Amino acid sequence: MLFLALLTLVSLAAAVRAVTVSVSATASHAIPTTLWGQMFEDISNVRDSLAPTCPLIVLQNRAFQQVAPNTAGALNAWQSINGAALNVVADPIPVSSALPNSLQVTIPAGSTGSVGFGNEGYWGIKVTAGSTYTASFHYRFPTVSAFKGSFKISLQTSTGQSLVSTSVPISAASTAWAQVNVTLRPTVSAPSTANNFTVTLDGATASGQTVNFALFSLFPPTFKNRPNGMRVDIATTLAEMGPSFFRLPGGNNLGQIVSQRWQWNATVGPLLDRPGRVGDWGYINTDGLGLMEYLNWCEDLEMQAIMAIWSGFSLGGTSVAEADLEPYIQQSMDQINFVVGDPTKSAPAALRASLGHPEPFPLKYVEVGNEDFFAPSTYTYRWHDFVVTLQAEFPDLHFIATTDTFNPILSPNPLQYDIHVYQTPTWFTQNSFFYDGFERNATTYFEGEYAAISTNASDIFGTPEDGRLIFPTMQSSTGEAAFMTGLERNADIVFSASYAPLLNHLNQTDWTPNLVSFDAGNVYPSTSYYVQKLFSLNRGDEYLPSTLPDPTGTLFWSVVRKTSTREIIIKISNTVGTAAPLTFDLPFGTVARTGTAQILTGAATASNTPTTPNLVIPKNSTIATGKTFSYTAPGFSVSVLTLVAH
Ligand SMILES: *[C@@H]1O[C@H](CO)[C@@H](O)[C@H](O)[C@H]1NC(C)=O
Ligand SMILES: *[C@@H]1O[C@H](CO)[C@@H](O)[C@H](O)[C@H]1NC(C)=O
Ligand SMILES: *[C@@H]1O[C@H](CO)[C@@H](O)[C@H](O)[C@H]1NC(C)=O
Ligand SMILES: *[C@@H]1O[C@H](CO)[C@@H](O)[C@H](O)[C@H]1NC(C)=O
Ligand SMILES: *[C@@H]1O[C@H](CO)[C@@H](O)[C@H](O)[C@H]1NC(C)=O
Ligand SMILES: *[C@@H]1O[C@H](CO)[C@@H](O)[C@H](O)[C@H]1NC(C)=O
Ligand SMILES: CC(=O)N[C@H]1CO[C@H](CO)[C@@H](O)[C@@H]1O
Repeated sequence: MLFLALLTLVSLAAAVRAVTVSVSATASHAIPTTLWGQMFEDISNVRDSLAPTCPLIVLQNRAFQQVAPNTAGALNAWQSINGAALNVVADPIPVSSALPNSLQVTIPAGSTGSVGFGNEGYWGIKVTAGSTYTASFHYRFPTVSAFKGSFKISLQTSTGQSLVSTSVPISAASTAWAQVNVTLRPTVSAPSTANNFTVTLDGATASGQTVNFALFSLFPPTFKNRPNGMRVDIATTLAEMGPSFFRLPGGNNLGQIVSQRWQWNATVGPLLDRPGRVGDWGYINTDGLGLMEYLNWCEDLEMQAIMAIWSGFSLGGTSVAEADLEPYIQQSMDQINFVVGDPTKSAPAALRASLGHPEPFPLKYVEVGNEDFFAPSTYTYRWHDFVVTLQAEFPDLHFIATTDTFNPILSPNPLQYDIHVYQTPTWFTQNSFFYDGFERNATTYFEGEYAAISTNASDIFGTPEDGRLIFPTMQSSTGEAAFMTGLERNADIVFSASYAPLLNHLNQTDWTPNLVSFDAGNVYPSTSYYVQKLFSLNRGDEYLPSTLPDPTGTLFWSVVRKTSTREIIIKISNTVGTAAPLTFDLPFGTVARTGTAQILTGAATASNTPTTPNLVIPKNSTIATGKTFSYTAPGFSVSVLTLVAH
């Protein structure tokens, strides 16, 4: 027995020899305050699912933007109730020039009971007892009539059971537009999210009447009660990550074709003035979440905007000729002035002031296009012409290039690059030292999009069957965390980093995996979300060099100090299933005898999904610490160890 036990000890020692990590007391570089943040461009899927959700709207196709009148498709998400005839028409008297289409509703002659229409939201509408829902719409009669009646506005289950309703008298059956504003306060919660927003008339009194409707809106309470604000649960989840920057408005969202590019001025001001656009993924963006809403969101979360401008290239492949660039450069200048300009000198800045924000928003970085490595030959003149003009106008701004660093050679030489990487978990593990060899000169880097998306290197953009991940897994998340320890080690040249994409509506997924998924009722933070949160909430302001991990190994770490609290914060990623013991040597005068460990750990394939939303979440524990202490990182784990040292 003794002999056996000894043998076991010997073999254990051979298998799991502790790695010794000696930490330096002297910092090598500062950690930029903007290191961890969020990249946003769309809801990866339905940007204005965004609508239903984050922000803007609960109702889908609420303003008939960009649809073809007189088609069935124009009625997307709308249904008749009790025989009402519905059609989307090009209204001869539109509610606004930006919104030319109206929903025309005819109550058939001889109707009885409640007749009208409903909207099913974005794959459902959550109805919660005690919440106040703010609803509004515009209406007019195509022909004047003597009709007297009222609209009944309700939230009801998909089987027609009323959850809450209110009636509004029709002031006059006039051909001029009128607006209805109501609030709905349900006293019961709906059993599911399969609910509808409905507007009905009494069929007998309204028999034969035709009414045009435009720009519907339905909002539950919003984050910080912002008008047109964000869905509270999603916004809270994003806020709890403690992001310090927000990359907007994309990404590919800048535009697939020139005429449908994202234009800042089509997204600000009254909703009536926002035409919406056919977005890059084929569905219609309401632009209810516009530039001002983005900036308010940044202000609410104390994030800096990293804002992109459209730089003369559309992802579909078109580059604007150099001779024709001027209006686009002017539009980008207007966009920047909207954010930072002086209202007494610039019309876009005056517009911002008129929307309630005379002070400029903080803005340091402007990204010139997106992924222009798709058009390097035209980026040479586009980069040059945009940057030379904008830099002269805005000397304090820093411009980020989006091509590969060595191709093409740009003038003026970029001092910031945005680097994107979608790869395998193994790639991230093996590239934890990606930036270590970069030349230390004035050039700095933004890891603007990164995610481990497939376990199959030969088919990184392939089908799920070949290894594409639907949700982040502990294997993918620990790979990303290994890479992120490298970003902290290289934070002298990496100024910001953001996982992408951020959000995914589960009922309209077209890209996986995503950081946070949601549906009409719930939010599902992924394992990678918790990794981002652990790094973001446990920042230091100084990097402390330590024994380097083996670049070809499976265990990675980084050590930072938060000088204000004298905390030493150690982040460890173990990217394989075998537990890994470490011994830390800390060269400080006094080191606390205990510290805390925040640990995220689970099986390689463990994911947080709608059926297992909290399968892997960080857990806290107290650990023994000291000038020398041991810690064993569980298999597939990300650990954050915090201790005080003087
Ligand atoms: C939306 O997705 C959720 C989660 O995947 C699913 O349970 C639900 O049935 C879907 N709803 C609709 C309306 O398709
Ligand atoms: C409805 O609310 C909007 C926004 O608050 C307001 O501008 C409008 O005047 C209101 N309309 C009516 C008829 O109360
Ligand atoms: C936005 O501004 C551009 C000029 O920069 C103009 O062509 C376009 O019509 C404007 N769009 C809207 C919706 O105001
Ligand atoms: C820094 O070095 C890189 C790599 O050699 C080079 O591409 C870049 O132009 C340099 N930056 C500056 C500002 O010289
Ligand atoms: C990886 O993807 C390639 C290309 O789709 C496929 O042929 C191969 O079978 C996949 N390998 C694995 C292990 O799934
Ligand atoms: C775990 O510890 C961190 C850092 O002290 C703290 O912010 C967090 O709230 C703790 N979490 C739980 C669940 O106690
Ligand atoms: C009248 C109406 O809008 N009905 C819809 C209610 O919502 C369900 C889905 O939850 C739709 O199928 C109905 O068309």
